[in-house]
Amino acid sequence: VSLWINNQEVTVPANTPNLLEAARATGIEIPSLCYLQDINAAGSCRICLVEVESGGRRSLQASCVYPVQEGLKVFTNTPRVRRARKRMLELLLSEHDLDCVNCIKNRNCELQKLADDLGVRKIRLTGERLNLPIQNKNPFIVRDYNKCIKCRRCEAICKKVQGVNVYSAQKRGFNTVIAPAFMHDLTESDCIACGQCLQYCPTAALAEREYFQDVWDAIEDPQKIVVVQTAPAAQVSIGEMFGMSPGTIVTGKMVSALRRIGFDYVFSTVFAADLTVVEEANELLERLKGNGKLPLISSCSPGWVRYCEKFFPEYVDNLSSCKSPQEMLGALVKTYFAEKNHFDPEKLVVVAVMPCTAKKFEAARPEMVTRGTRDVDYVLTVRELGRMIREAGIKFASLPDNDFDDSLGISTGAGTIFGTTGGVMEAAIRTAFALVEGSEMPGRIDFKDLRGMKGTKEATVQIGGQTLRIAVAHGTRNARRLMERVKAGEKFHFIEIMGCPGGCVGGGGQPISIEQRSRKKSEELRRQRAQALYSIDINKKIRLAHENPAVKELYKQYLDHPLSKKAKEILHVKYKQ
Ligand code: HC1
Repeated sequence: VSLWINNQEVTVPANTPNLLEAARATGIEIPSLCYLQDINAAGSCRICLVEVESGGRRSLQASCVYPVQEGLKVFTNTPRVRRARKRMLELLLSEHDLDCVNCIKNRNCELQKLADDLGVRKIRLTGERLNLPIQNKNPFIVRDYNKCIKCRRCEAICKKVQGVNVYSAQKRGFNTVIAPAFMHDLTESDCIACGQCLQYCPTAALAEREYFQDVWDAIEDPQKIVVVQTAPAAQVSIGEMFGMSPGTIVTGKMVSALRRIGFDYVFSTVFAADLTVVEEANELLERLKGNGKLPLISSCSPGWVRYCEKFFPEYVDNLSSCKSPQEMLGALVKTYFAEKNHFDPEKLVVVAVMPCTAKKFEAARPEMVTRGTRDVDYVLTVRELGRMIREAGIKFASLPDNDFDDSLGISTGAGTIFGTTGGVMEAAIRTAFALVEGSEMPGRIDFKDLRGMKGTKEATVQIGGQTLRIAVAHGTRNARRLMERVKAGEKFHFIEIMGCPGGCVGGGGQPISIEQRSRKKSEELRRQRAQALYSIDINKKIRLAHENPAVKELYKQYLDHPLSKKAKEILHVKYKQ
């Protein structure tokens, strides 16, 4: 389709969905707030106004909902357009809490950036304010209606990408809020705590519940021994908080930063991911013998576990009984590590750095307690750790590399790839095959058919004379499609599901980038982080979880063997819903 933008003839593909995309495709930026490529085109914020000429007259139109037409004349940068956009923005700002300096989104807020981009120096309008109480009862997400600009991106993501559908417009007119039904807290809704909504919220109307001050307090307390663990996906994304490109591997710098912050021990969740592989591979082999339900479904993603409990409760017994690596590591710190070092478990504080908001929910679950002590005390998102590093005045980019502490910090390539979709399955199959056949699968340590960002991936593997049908899904909308097939009678032996698109590399606790308003760009971001995990894996000396020497030592010294009585007590869980 050929059309004229700012008196220049441009040609765009006929399936270009709207004028905004046509302009962007030809290098002309149109500001927007409510628009999300392929996900939300509501035309509600009116920031993307342009002038469109028709019948010799020009009118202002929202470009995100205006179709591309042959010969159309569009103007994106006239005095009228600039005035109108500024006025629309001032209207939004007139009812907004303007507490930017102490806002969690300070310097990363699309509304703030837009005010700067559009040269808003004064807000000429004074509007009524909602003055609603902040909802912060749950341990994972804080909802501040006073910062909501009603762009409805949260609603679109929750419904169209995650298939959960928690948010909708409540009340009417000025009092409209985008909220769970009856404006209930998220815990009283179908929310699965995945945090995808806050990844896409342009302001701080949705943000993680922060715990970093509690962590500082614990570090300062001389009575406490504070142990931190970091998720596999954190090492390939935290650099983004300091201007590095997505997928920059900063494992050593991250460990250095954690030591400078003052943690007493720095462990790796990847160690526990290796341990999870060993327990879960053995669990699979047991279930294949008829001891337990098939398909075995992975349970390390707490967003997925919650989704399963809410939408497919009849499959809760199919979930692996393995605790997630986060919880396994916490439980081991307070048992094995405490006993070995003669530490009182009550004095140990376990902090987990996760790319995930649902991990905050998981850590607070009543089931996640071992011998009367909570496995994990505080979960910080990758963003919160980034803020702590800044607060401590640490120059992240120039930090030297440092290693995790021994034993609970030793890991293999298998646990590393847990952080991306397909990784749990790939790691578990590597081990399950080796356990049955006595050696790794010939010529097949990399399972390319389980990799990549396709919503559902399937494969078959031969183990011990059996052909196993396996499947991987990520993002709960894809999970639903796969589970509907299972419900309809399709036979699978083993399924991996991660709640977030891309797995943990796309988690709700990851650094937020304004680039994400484009679906393609957010996919690319996840792909870059995933690629970095695969490159860590390929460069590791050991790539099979059961060959992790620290895991072997743990069984020898403490747990005896996989699925032993002690392993079941410390590393496994039964969900009570
Ligand atoms: Fe994940 Fe996991 S991979 S769930 O995505 O199993 O959050 O990274 O830490 O527990 O290991 C998250 C990541 C993480 C757990 C592991």
